[in-house]
Amino acid sequence: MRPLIRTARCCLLRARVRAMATLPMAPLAAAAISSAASSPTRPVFSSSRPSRLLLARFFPAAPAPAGPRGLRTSAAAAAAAVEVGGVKIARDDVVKEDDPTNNVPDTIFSKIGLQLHRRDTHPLGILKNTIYDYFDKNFAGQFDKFDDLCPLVSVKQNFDDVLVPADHVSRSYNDTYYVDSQTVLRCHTSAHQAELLRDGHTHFLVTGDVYRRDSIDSTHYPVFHQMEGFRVFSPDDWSGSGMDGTAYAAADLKKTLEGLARHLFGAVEMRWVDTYFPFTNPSFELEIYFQDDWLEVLGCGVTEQEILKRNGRTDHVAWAFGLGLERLAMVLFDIPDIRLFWSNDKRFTSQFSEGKLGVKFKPFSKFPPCYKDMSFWINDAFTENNLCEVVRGIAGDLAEEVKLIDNFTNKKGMTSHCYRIAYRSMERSLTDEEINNLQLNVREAVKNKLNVELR
Ligand code: FA5
Ligand code: MG
Repeated sequence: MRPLIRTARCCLLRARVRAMATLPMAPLAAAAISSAASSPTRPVFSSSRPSRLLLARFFPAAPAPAGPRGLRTSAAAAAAAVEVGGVKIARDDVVKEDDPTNNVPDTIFSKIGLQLHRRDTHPLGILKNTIYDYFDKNFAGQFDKFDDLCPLVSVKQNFDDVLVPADHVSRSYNDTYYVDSQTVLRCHTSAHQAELLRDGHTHFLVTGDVYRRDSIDSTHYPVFHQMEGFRVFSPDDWSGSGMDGTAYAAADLKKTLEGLARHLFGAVEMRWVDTYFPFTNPSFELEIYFQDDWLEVLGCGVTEQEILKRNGRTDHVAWAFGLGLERLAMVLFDIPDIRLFWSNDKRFTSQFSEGKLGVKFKPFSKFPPCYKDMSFWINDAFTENNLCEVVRGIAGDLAEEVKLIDNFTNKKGMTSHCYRIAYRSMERSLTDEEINNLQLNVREAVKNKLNVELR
């Protein structure tokens, strides 16, 4: 099925993207950014990453000398246009070097349209199809499925429609890729909830690539994939249950997701953790016990009444969930590093086949990582996300991890950070010369683009 909203949405957005390119930043976005800069931060939509609390500081809105605009690789390196849901997205639609409200580098543009989740022999596609099987088996024909909605969405869709407060850290230029002040690369699939509700859908699954400016390590990548689930109940559904609508939806949500976890993992130890999302109340995260640790695999909850009311479902209740496909796939297929999902190396791609969930990946790279340290005095505009984007701009996927290993402030009040960068290819051995060159270029770029003083 190919719903109309995809094409219409993308066309509209592209028209607006062009129209907005020359406008100054809208007051709302500017206010959000400046108030976010001065208010205490909350984790994006999850609660598991303390470093983001410590390190989330923000770009000046404009001009942005330390901003991402200088972090791009050459335009020639990026493909001219990509296609999503039958709609062409040109590089100029998302990478705008002269627009201070744009922070999308070519490395990110190069990922748009790849749609790993739509490849039936890719671990993410195999996982998506297995989740579809679960919903088909338990709710035959009820859930409408969307997997090529355009990742370019409005700020309204991504944030306002799901009640993300104006000062929420996720709206900052430090955390989200802005095409312009009113358009972003979606940072979660929840961006599509409101429009699908308005279009009359009451049961739906939305799978897609999502984009976040983030740190570098084996479980975080600036592009990853989520699946959103949404189910609306009418009063008839819960009236005979002896529960109120919210309790009924929460119980059904937990039952549905516990069933899904068993469908994917078999008998597995799991636990519910209370959490906060702007769009659900109550809100939960599901953790699965795997390899001696608890792993957060999804966020979910009972949808805020306001969202239902605004979108034509007064007097109804609903549940929603958003799960991270890479996180689940890493566990199910034993994939040790999130960069591998993007590999075209036959030694990776040939290990998976359609319909076969849980085939254990056999690593083909035994090469050890090579570590290089760099220290510098930071400035007020410095953020770890900006540093990571510079490193990725130079080293690409050869950068395995960027980790703060030392941090002190001297008597003059100057703060020094020392970062350890791990370089490793998943596919081949790197020479000393290659790594030394990379590190030299990274140092140069960090100095010039972040305006920090190397030590
Ligand atoms: C959200 O994005 C919410 N929109 C989820 C949701 C939907 C809650 C509907 C309630 C109702 P969060 O930021 O925690 O929440 O991300 C959801 C999942 O995405 C996480 O549990 C994790 O599995 C995955 N995830 C988050 N960040 C990354 C990342 N950088 N790399 C890979 N996976 C990630
Ligand atoms: Mg979370």
